[in-house]
Amino acid sequence: MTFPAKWGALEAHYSTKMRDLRLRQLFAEDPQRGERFTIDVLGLYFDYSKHRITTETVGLLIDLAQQCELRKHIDAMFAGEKINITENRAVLHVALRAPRDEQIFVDGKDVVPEVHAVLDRMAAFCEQVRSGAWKGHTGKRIRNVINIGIGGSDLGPVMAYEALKYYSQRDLTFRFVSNVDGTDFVEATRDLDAEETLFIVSSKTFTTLETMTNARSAREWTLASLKNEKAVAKHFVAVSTNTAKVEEFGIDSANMFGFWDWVGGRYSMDSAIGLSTMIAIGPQQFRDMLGGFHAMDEHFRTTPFERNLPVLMGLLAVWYNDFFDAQTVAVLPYEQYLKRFPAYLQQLTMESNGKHVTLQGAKVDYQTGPIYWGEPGTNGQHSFYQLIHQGTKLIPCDFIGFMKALNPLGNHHDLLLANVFAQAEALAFGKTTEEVKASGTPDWLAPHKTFEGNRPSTTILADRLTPETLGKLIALYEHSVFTQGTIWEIDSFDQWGVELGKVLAERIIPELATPEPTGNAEPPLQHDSSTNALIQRYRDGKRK
Ligand code: G6Q
Repeated sequence: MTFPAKWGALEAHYSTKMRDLRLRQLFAEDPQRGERFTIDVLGLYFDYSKHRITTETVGLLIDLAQQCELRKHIDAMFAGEKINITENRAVLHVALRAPRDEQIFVDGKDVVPEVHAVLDRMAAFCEQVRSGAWKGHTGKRIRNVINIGIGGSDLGPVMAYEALKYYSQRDLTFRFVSNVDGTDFVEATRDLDAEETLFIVSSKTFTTLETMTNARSAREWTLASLKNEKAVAKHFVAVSTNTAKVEEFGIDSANMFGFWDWVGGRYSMDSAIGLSTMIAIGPQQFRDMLGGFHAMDEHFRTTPFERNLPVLMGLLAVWYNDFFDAQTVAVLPYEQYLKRFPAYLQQLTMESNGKHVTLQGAKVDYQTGPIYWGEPGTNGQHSFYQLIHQGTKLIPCDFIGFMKALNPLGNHHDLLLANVFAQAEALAFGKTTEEVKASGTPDWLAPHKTFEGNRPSTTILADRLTPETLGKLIALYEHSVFTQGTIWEIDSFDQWGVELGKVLAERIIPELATPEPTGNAEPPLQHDSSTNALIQRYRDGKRK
């Protein structure tokens, strides 16, 4: 692997000073380290002291960011420049949470008034549904809301609903259908009454195979009960950028909430794609969430890199990914409501930075986006943490905890937080063979009970999980992803990698529709021998 020349200083620093340096030593040499390597801002306590870094490392990482012109790239994004060069698009999710009095221009047009116009329409609609004023076709109030969408039109809404369930209106039921596997739709609707059910068809393009298939099944399911085409107007709304397709589907454009091509799918949960979130928690709390996003946007845009949370988080990801050859990052929220947060981050991080060519189209000869994964604590401790503690792979971890429980119950919360702190401590400092033996373990067993330690982690602590805090946390990761992509000189905002499979599926779909209704012979298969055999096996299996 060869690095660009500007990485040279870090490479030398890594191999001469850092590769073998131990956290035990760093903490022993600097009793203030635990305070010095923390940042307390926006209500987030960000402890990055348990990383294999020194002040010099941070300085060199920041030098790298400067050489990569990170500041210029940040300004370009906020200025609405078309930084998604392969799709020739601006990247302006930050405009979705800009206050009313801000101005952000795309092609000479201030987009903030349109953003707030849509938010206001969403709010009016949400209030109608939440209050029961919005009636279904037979006059009953809506009790069930089903979001149909996939990828960026699903993962954000699901995650936000789960994360903010505590704040949701509990007499409404929310379900999310994404998979083209019919089970997803059938299970989501089997116990619901169509008279009381509202579908939100969320699709930026309104052409996505999975979503349109589920939307058609939803219409059939609704009409099978309500037996009148007019019911569609009361039971379907759309979130899309494609008015023509929405109308073609039969949804009145009056029941459509729009957004814009400068919002990427995985960055769209603050747009009308968040309609289900807003119905769940209400317009005011949705705006609080946007306020949290905006606070982190401003922090990212204006704070010097030394104190800038997304910049530091992004640079640490680069540090382990490219120098320590760490392949993954574990995100470990100690908050049950954040159970879908790692899944959400998987799309955000991996669809953004899973790229192998630079902006100029040259193949990179260094590692780009790491694999993000995780589970809420403490469950992971009883499953995969073993590998993090004693395996052969280096896995930097993000621990996320809250000072206050949303559901206080006995001493549960103390036990939960004790585990966050203990895990980060154990990973960093481990237990030496001498310590193991000193506690009476026989020599033969001691290697098995030894913890090498020196496993890095960040701990993020906040007061309690609120809509505002959730917004800050998500924006923290969004901008960390941006920082990483800028260092790697890749386009973090396109996703060509999802295209080929879609195209090939379109070709295979008619090949599976056998037997031919007219009795014609099955179309000949012209794939590779493996794919041909799999398709043939399926055709035969279907017939039996
Ligand atoms: C996200 C991707 C992708 C997209 C889905 C759904 O950044 O573009 O996950 O969100 O493919 O697309 P539609 O919203 O157009 O249905």
